Amino acid sequence: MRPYQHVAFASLVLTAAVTASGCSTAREDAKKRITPEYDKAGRLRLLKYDSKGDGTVDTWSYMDGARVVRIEIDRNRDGTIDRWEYYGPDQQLEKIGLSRSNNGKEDAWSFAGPDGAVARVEVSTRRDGTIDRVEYYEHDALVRAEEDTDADGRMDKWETYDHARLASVALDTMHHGVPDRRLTYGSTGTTSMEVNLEGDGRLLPLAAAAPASGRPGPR
Ligand SMILES: [Ca+2]
Ligand SMILES: [Ca+2]
Repeated sequence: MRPYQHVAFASLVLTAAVTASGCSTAREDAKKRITPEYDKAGRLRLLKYDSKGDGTVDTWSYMDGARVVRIEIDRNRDGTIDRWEYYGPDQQLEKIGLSRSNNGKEDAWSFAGPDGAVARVEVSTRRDGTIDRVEYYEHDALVRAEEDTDADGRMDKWETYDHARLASVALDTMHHGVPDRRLTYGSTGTTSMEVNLEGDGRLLPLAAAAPASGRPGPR
């Protein structure tokens, strides 16, 4: 099941279990495992859900009345949240927060494309909330990524992938906003390099770009 379909299902179970009445045994059973919390005005704010029925809450659905705002889930049941689901006013899932470092803190956020599969993942590699890497996916496979490796707010590294294999890495080492060198990795293990010494983004094979004296001079 694709991640975004799973989410819609989780949200459906929670809201249906609470709002429906006179229903099936399964739904009644689910209802017993949900603890609602209300604010002083009597508005529903939180649903605590023991999805496994073992007496431990693993899903917290933050509500604005009947509307789901955010769902936090401890999927591996180690006591820390590892998935955050954010819903828009129309109850569509907007993004999913993940903890790649698995420490209970969000450091990556995934966004779905029109087909419901993950299309983009924004990553805070320094785990400070600042997005410094963006990964792009097609058909559940990583196809390219860009990264701000020196934290100056500008992307300076671009990767492309061929069926999960790193196919090329381009770098902006001179801070011109465009790549000035690119390494291409062949499927048979070959590596070739292109460079640009002028800062105009025009990449040429290393031999062609090199001065007549020999060495190309990239630092
Ligand atoms: Ca967890
Ligand atoms: Ca940068």
